[in-house]
Amino acid sequence: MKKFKDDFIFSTSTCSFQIEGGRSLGGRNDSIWDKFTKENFYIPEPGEAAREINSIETASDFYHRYKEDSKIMKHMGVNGFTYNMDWARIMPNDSGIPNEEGIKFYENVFKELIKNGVKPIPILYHWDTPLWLEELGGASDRIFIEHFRQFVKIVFERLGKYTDIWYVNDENSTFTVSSYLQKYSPPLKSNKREFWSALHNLNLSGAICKKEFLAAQESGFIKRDAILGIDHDWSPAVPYDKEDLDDLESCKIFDEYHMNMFLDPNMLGEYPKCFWEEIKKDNVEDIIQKGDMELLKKYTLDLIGWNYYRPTIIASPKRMKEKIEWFNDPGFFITKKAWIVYPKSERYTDWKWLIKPEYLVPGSEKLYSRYKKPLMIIENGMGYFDERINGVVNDKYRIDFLNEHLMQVQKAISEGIPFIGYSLWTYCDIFSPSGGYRKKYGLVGVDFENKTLNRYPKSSFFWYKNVIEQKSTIQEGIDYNKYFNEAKNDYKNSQIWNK
Ligand code: BGP
Repeated sequence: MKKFKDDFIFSTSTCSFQIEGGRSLGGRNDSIWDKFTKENFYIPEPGEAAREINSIETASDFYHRYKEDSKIMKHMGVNGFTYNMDWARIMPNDSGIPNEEGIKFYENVFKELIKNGVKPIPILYHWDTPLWLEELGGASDRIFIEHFRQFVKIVFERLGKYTDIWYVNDENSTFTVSSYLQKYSPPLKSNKREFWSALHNLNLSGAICKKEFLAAQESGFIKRDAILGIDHDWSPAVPYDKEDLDDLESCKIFDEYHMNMFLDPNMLGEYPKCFWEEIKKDNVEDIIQKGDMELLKKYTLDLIGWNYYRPTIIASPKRMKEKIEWFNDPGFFITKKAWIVYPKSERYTDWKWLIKPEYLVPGSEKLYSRYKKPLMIIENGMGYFDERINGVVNDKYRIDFLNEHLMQVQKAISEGIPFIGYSLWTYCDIFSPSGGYRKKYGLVGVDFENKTLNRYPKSSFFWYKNVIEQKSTIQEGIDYNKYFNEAKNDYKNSQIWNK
């Protein structure tokens, strides 16, 4: 397999409410995730692979440690850092006037990253609506769009010069389904009208963001060749039985909803048939106002960020009487047309996330053939219970997971799919919406247990460092001991790890 090109972006991704902390500092005000974690605090039994809802007041304290973290990223060898900026830190109220301390913080972060050879790759919205905006109606109210426009206009004017790759929204699907249908994430709603409104408003925000992006380029705030994308978490449908026509039909339906419905509006400027059918059935056609579709059509986005953790095994509803699911999942809201199942024969993580790297290539082929736009993996990672030995973690399972998935990206590129980068989830251990601080994704450990928040390396840190140096994944025979020994020696001898 061909090596990655020199300009390929090797990055890690993370998100402000999960890593940053400093939630009451620097002129910031609360968001819906501050309110949610304070009001729903819950710590499961030790070792239980369950949802832990914990404080994000400090999280991994990136707010105070971004300089140290930028040096560690340089040591890792990455040339990108995909980072969602905190809207409530920059716009702490509805005045439309930015918080200068918030702007200054992100300017300092961007400068520090660049100083260490790391390109900032900002994502402008990652589920974390400012509380003042939620009180005005939040994402399911059209007022969201104008406030988002004010926010992105200021960000582009004040910070646009620091980078040329931007993303607008992270996972419109997970956010709208879990927050407006499943009452799982804030604002904890279950209302079809609010779900469809929030989704349409986020799509319109993507178009408005592109309009402001182009204006900022005109005014010289952003480089002419800069690009703006959307980040989507489509988990490609895999048939329970690839010979069964009903299972295959259900896969087609699932992908029309989970890929087309969430990407067509910002990539093609239109909705697929299933969207129009659903809003008619739910009697919410009035959410589409005059001029909306023209706006989507005029301001489409330049690239697709893809969060690929796993595919989704789909069965036809005719099988519902069969006992094939391992555990029942409320699944996507189209269970009557496509049923998500978890066969025991498959590989899963502790949190029952399917492990199936081989669907990354066919999935990327589908994305590219429909949208003909460059792709970048924005999230791919393995959440696990890590165990610290000699001060570090020997995470062979994470090396296997990441190497297998990055190898699929390398394979897709050799087959002509234009991946411009791979950003793995995640740089260091952070707060996980489904696992709190116990579900570890980081290549860098964070000492939550002793409350020092000190950073330490895992074997996977040195796997990624090696891949970046070699410009290739390990094709066969991973020398786990090599990476474990590097982690132990580096932790002992290098000054970048605070003990
Ligand atoms: C994605 C989110 C990320 C991250 C990731 C892992 O959907 O964009 O914020 O959390 O999922 O999910 P979790 O931490 O719940 O395992």
